[in-house]
Amino acid sequence: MKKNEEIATIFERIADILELKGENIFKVRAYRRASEALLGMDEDLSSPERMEEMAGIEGIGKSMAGKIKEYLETGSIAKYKDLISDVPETLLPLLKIQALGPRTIMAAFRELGVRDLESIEKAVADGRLAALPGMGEKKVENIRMGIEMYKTGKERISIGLALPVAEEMMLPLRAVAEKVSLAGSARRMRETVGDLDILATCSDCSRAVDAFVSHPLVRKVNARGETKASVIIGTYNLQVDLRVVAPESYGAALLYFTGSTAHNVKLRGRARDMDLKVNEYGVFRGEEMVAGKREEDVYRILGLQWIPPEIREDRGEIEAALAGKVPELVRAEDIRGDIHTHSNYSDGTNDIRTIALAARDMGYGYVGICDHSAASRIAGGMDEKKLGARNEEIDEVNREIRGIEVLKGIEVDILSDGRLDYPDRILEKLDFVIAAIHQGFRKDAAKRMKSAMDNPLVDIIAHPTGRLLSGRSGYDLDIDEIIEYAAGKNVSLEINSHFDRLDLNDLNILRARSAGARFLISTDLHEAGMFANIRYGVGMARRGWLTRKDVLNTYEWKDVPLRRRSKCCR
Ligand code: DGT
Ligand code: CA
Ligand code: CA
Repeated sequence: MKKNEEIATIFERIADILELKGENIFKVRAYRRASEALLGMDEDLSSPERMEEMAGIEGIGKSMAGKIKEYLETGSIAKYKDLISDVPETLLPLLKIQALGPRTIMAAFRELGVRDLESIEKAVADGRLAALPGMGEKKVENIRMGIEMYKTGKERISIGLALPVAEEMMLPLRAVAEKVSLAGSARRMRETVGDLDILATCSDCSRAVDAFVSHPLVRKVNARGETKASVIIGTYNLQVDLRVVAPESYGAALLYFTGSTAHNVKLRGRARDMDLKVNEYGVFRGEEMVAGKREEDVYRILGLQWIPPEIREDRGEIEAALAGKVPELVRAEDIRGDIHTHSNYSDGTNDIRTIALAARDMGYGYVGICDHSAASRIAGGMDEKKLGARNEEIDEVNREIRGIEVLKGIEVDILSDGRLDYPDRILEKLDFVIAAIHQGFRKDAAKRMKSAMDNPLVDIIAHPTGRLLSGRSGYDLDIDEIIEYAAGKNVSLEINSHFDRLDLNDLNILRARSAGARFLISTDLHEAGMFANIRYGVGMARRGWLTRKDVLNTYEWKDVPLRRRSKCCR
């Protein structure tokens, strides 16, 4: 987690506790505002020296800046430690439940020993809450409904967070089941998932279910049968569903539980037209089962090519499969290099050598170091002198290390007037230029982005919408207008793999693809260990029906169709 997010979380908790304690509402708001300001900042607060600039940021005053500094220097905030010592942390999420105010929560805590969601549910169910002074049946009924809504309205989480957890949940199953697979939206690589779905074959089904529900991450078992189970795990409070099926039904079940529902409905319609019936057990002609063991078999009997999970959204894939025209989607193995990475010359953790070696371990032929320009001060943006030193170090690393080419790039800020943060004379000397807006999201964003693209030295636009899955809505612009402009100028658009960005996302990629745009898939990593995150960007690209040739970094570096190398559109 970025420091900003860590501190924002603590501020949010301080606000919650102050609210529980009935403290001055202005004090509560000050913490919430500071928390939002931190989350709205694009740059990582990596060191205490940058603190001087903090107090000037809207929403963060002197006292909040002091607490941020304290956290950066000591790793904790004394005020928080103090507060949390007499209110359990597990009580704080209860504030999000409708009809359950801070006063009731504190009364339930002090009088009934309520400490978390589970114990408040119990106190509601057995009438203890209703017996508290000032409560009554009606009020408690509202609270009960509020709890239900809170439980079902759980937020969706990024595929970038969910997938590693899914893999962890599948581990013990692999020891007892012949085949284990992810299903549902996570297999389709949707940008967010509501819950995780896992499918396994079984000969001894109860063993598989046992292995699943006794996974160390499981916090609560919601349902458990002979061939299925549903649990809540401690990580992100995620629900994970397991289904176990006989091997001869595995393909049909995988197809069914992968979805999407819209895709399934359309398939079943097609089956009906052919006098077949498709369900999670197989494909049937009358009583006879004619397919089911493998997904391919199910599609084949319906006269269709196999369809990759990422495009099973009823967006034309069934028609394409019928015509034998399912595109060969770009694969993670096709990626030849990653050119949006941050070293310790700006806000990354590692030196250039370490990044180069990690890229080589990925099997890449090249890696681009793409630090921030000077205007991103909080992200340690480089002045000209520092950029020069960095470029020299890249030359040095290239002389030393074989088997990987290190490239000189920049993530140059698009300033508030649309100019770039460096003059052409500097940009010309680099191998590639990625431009991005990091400040002033609401100020002429479209105009500024277009004016940046008017400079022929700009090859790529980073995270083109600026949205964050955690809540920030992004730049104030019409993305279609930017897509058109980029396609016309041969500027590529980034598919940023960071779990909170996934920007562009699948729908935007589909539109950009129709407009004839080209794409860069990158990690935007700040730690050398993060190269493998490229899979989330690849997932987005596949959901956007992209093939290898649409993606810049599937080419060897010398062949990458960079804008500055193209003859047209300058
Ligand atoms: P999510 O969890 O909201 O991110 O989305 P999914 O797609 O994973 O949905 P989920 O977990 O409710 O169900 C997993 C798959 O099971 C879903 O993609 C398709 C299949 N499925 C679930 N309910 C139905 C249904 O009522 N009809 C059909 N045809 N398929 C269903
Ligand atoms: Ca699901
Ligand atoms: Ca599910």
